[in-house]
Amino acid sequence: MNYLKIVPLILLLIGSSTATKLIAQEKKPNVLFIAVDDLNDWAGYMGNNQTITPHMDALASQGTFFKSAHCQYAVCGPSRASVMSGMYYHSLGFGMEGSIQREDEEVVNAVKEKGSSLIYQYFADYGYKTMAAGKLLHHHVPEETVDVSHGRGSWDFNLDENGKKKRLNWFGSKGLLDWGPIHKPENEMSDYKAAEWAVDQLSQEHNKPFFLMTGFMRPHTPLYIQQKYLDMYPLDKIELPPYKADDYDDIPKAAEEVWNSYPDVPWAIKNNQWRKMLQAYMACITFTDTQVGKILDALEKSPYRDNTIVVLWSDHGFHMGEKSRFQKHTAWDRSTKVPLIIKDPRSSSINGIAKPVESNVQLIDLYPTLLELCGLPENKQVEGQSLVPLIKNPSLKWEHPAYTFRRGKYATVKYGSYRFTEYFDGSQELYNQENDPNEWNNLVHSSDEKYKAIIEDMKGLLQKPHAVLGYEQSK
Ligand SMILES: [Ca+2]
Ligand SMILES: [Ca+2]
Repeated sequence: MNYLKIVPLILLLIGSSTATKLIAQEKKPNVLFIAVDDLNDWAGYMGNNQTITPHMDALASQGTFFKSAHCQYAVCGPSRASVMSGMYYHSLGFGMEGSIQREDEEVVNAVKEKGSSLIYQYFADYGYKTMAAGKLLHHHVPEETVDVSHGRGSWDFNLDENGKKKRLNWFGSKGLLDWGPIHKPENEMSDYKAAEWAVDQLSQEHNKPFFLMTGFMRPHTPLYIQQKYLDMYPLDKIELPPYKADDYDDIPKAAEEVWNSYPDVPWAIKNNQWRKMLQAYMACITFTDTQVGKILDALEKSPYRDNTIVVLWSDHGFHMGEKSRFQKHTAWDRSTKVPLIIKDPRSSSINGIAKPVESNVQLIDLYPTLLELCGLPENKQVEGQSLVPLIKNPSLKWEHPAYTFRRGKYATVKYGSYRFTEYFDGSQELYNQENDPNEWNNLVHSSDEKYKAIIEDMKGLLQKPHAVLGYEQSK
């Protein structure tokens, strides 16, 4: 029988719009993969009532958003290596020597040596076209590993008349931290150009399903942004985040010393800078949200709107004065918690109504989740769990712990409402976020016997197969 002749007849019989849908269903969905650098959980949809993020809020309302998603390493490079490989950083086989911020090629090769490949390479193996702009791994991705690359772009600085970086408010360290207006047009910002490039890709015809990645660099420091975004946050209206002056009285010295070369809250208060720092951070978030919005609008207007899964994630959280820090790196929720949104436009067949997921999930879960949503075969090397059951049923009981590790510093685990951390010297912290969301009351010092059992259980989680090497390397 000649099937080729029958197909047009069937299409005629069932009508053209249904026929298009049938064909579309057979096609693999595209993936729009958006990474935002150093974005904590301050978006409006996460419950923050100050930060202006209409586009991320809209995306969250159309998909599933995770209220307790955690990074596996609270600094850019290792967290990104982990997300893109679907493996814990300690599982990638790097020795203990040298910097933790590996070159992109080293990550690609390490994953290859483990018999696996980064998420976009896996999709490429199954017929996807891969496209990349901006910060994805610690730098970008090696250009030869994607079909089309826009490159990374650069941090946008203020420059003096000699072309040297000009600092405005913070002179205390060599890091990138500083804040205030940038004297550069918005369309010259790296993130603006990355968004425009992604918009352009979405306006083109692709003969294969695509995996389009865009990595935004704001709100990573330096927190320089156009005045118009700063003006959206009048200083006198800015609410300060929770802060407890004697919070450190019950924490180990090792916790204080994880990484503390940036200013603390007493400095910010004394120098009248706290609100200005908050203003700059939130303004950078709104700038990035605007870039995200351009891509989402382009997708909406494109032929790909009904067949493109959108994910938005950040590599780790960020303290903006909570626990007296302006940084990431720490073992506390402010550093580990990230925004994570997954929108599947075919969701009427999956869940129907967008709901938040309250369970603890890990960023390494993204890799197996996308494979399942796109109908690609399972990758056996991946260490996360597919979140599809939670997307289908956001209130499903989810018993998996969320881990974050840091070599030579700490291993921490979130399970239920508890966070337990053990530092390199054996000192510990235990918080119950159900009644202590700010992690102020270290229960390790409680005389209540029940916490001793919880500490033993939590320590047991750090010794589970995928976690134990990270636990050992934290010493
Ligand atoms: Ca980062
Ligand atoms: Ca405390």
